[in-house]
Amino acid sequence: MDSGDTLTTLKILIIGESGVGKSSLLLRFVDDTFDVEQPATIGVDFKVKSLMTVDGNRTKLAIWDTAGQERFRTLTPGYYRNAQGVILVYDVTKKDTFSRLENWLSELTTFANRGNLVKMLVGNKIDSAKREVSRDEGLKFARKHHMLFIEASAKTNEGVKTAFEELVEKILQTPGLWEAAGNSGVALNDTRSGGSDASGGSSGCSC
Ligand SMILES: Nc1nc2c(ncn2[C@@H]2O[C@H](COP(=O)(O)OP(=O)(O)OP(=O)(O)O)[C@@H](O)[C@H]2O)c(=O)[nH]1
Ligand SMILES: [Mg+2]
Repeated sequence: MDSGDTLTTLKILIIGESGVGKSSLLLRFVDDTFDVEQPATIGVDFKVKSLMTVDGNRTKLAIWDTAGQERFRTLTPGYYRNAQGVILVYDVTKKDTFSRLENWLSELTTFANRGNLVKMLVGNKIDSAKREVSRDEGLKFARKHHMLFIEASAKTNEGVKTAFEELVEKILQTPGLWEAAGNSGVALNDTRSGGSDASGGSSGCSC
């Protein structure tokens, strides 16, 4: 394959409590911007970004950002369908956003249709002095739930690119979670009901 060919399109979700900085992380990663008055997300936002993987292939990321506020959340099952990766965010300056992580994980278990999707835990806002959750607590939670882990700041850009890159590398290393070029991967408005990973022709499925 020529270097720079798009290998696949991956669907990545960002979830977590309202105000933890999900949209800010997305905007920092995709547009390299930060807004101190970032408005709360209503419904679902969506952005696409191309990423060069370590082996020189191009991967297109379809990144979905949902509202943390219950009253602004819509179409939850469709949001989770066919996701290959999820970024679960908490705010290191607000303990309650960390305590609510279990609820987000159980929502994920209920709605995600790929059991082997890759999870990245992000402790955001480490630029702030008033920390309530230590790095160790974050790390422990991530280990317990088999997640990747990083602390980050959408404000200063620390850890942001690494969070997305490590998630993508892990997805690409997971057999059956994505398919190589020749198809376009997950369509951006994918409404298929079944996962493509477990269907015939795909190798590596252990189900
Ligand atoms: N200091 C600091 N503030 C941040 C950081 N990331 C986000 N914020 C601020 O936190 C507030 C909430 O950020 P959002 O990105 O809107 O949070 P969200 O998780 O998308 O919230 P919902 O859309 O309501 O779910 C905004 O005022 C941001 O400017 C960060 O890394 N450091
Ligand atoms: Mg938002």
